[in-house]
Amino acid sequence: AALHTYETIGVVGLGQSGLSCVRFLLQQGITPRVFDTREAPPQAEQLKHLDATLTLTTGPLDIAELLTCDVLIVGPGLDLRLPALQMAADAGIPLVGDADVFAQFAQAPVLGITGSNGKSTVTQLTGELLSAAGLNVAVGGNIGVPMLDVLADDVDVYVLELSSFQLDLMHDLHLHAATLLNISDDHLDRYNGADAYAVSKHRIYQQVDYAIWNRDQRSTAPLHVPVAQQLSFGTDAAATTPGQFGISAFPDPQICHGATPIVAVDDLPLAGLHNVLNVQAALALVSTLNVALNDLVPALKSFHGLPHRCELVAEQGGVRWVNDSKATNIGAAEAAIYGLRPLVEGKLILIAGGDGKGADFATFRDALAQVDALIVLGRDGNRIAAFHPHAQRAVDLNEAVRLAAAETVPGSTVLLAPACASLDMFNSYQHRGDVFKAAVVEQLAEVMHD
Ligand code: UMA
Ligand code: ADP
Repeated sequence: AALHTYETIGVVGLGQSGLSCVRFLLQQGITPRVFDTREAPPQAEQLKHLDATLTLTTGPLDIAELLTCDVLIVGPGLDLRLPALQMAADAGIPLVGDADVFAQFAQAPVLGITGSNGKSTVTQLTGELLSAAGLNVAVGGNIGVPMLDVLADDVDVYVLELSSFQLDLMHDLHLHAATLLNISDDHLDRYNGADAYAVSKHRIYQQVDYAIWNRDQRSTAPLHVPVAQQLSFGTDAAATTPGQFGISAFPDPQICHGATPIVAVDDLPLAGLHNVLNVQAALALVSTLNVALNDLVPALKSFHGLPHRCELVAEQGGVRWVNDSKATNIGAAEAAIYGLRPLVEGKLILIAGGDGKGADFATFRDALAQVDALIVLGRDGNRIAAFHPHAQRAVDLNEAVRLAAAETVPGSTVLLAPACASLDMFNSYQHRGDVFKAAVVEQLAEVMHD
């Protein structure tokens, strides 16, 4: 229902999204009640600056207080299985996310991107391709900018990265095109099993004009979208049906739209087969807006990817140091290991570990077999070490870098791909990546001195 029809609106969770919701509601002349389960949420100070009269209730959620609201706008970081939220839902109070608020105000078409891995890369690339085509694009969502912060009247198209947590709370947002890039185990601490997580991901297809899925992983195919509204991509040849994406045969594979070649895989700065899929997904999204794809080749050739995703930090003495701090689950770390392994002539040395979010690391065993030396850290480091014959344990990332350096021979690559969240030791995956980069710089400077 429209925001103004509710008498009392509650915002639960004062993170980035919560704060952006409060700011947006105030602009609409609505003063919400704000809740956060933490005793001292980090954004409390900023909230005061927005409006000193706002009430912020902190600490464990109290059902009686929640029942004073007619709708709850819930942050993606809150577990919907919390008893107080369940009771509120049972009492008939709608639990919604920022996407449903966004849906009421967005005037331009919206493209949505989800998947266990590759979301930010595809979101950013799609934005850059649409800009190159001359459109005024707004990019937001899980990529790091709350979607309500990018709402504007002069936007031609929105590109939103949507996490499973945001999809769980999304009921009303119509997407012009949506893609589910891939599904691998993640966030099992927040879902009752892998199936529940996959169901969440499929919510992206609930209201779409075009559904874009991955032929390499049939579980990404929509279940209720008519075939005429489906596009797909994959590492096989593009299906003969017009509009599908694929790659032509080796030795000089091209990314193709139907039978038409668009760009040679070797001309893409992004390494790894997973990025060939990411590029196709972005092209498929853009194609639904009738943009001429062949004009986008320069933009494709200049896209070097985002920081913390298989980012080359340094190359010295024939050793490459790669920061893939964004590999926060096993699937992402596997993509990095399999993507880099063919390029490494010396040893592949992996630094992994952190908060495993309930994952079963037995499934990481085959990828770990590709790794010559393993250094683990963090809360679940030992659970990874159990699947490698030569694992060493470090107390922190600085020590991990020193241990890795001692393992190198010319031609080696040291890869930080933790397969875990960072929050047991760092503020964020960016923080972890920055600490790694600084440690590498320090390590290499010491070597220069010796
Ligand atoms: N928290 C509490 N109590 C509360 C509210 C939050 O303990 O009452 C904790 C959460 O458990 C979480 C943290 O605070 O650890 C942040 O939660 P939040 O809901 O306030 O999150 P935001 O700051 O609004 O950030 C969210 C996304 N974060 C999550 O979903 C955890 C950001 O994605 C996103 O960029 C932002 O909205 C804007 O849309 C980050 C992320 O880690 C990058 N996403 C996960 C991922 O990619 O794996 C899903
Ligand atoms: P997300 O936003 O979904 O976390 P990113 O684009 O930030 O995804 O990439 C995170 C990591 O996931 C990358 O560093 C890479 O190791 C891995 N990755 C990227 N794209 C894919 C893909 N299509 N399939 C599997 N792994 C991928």
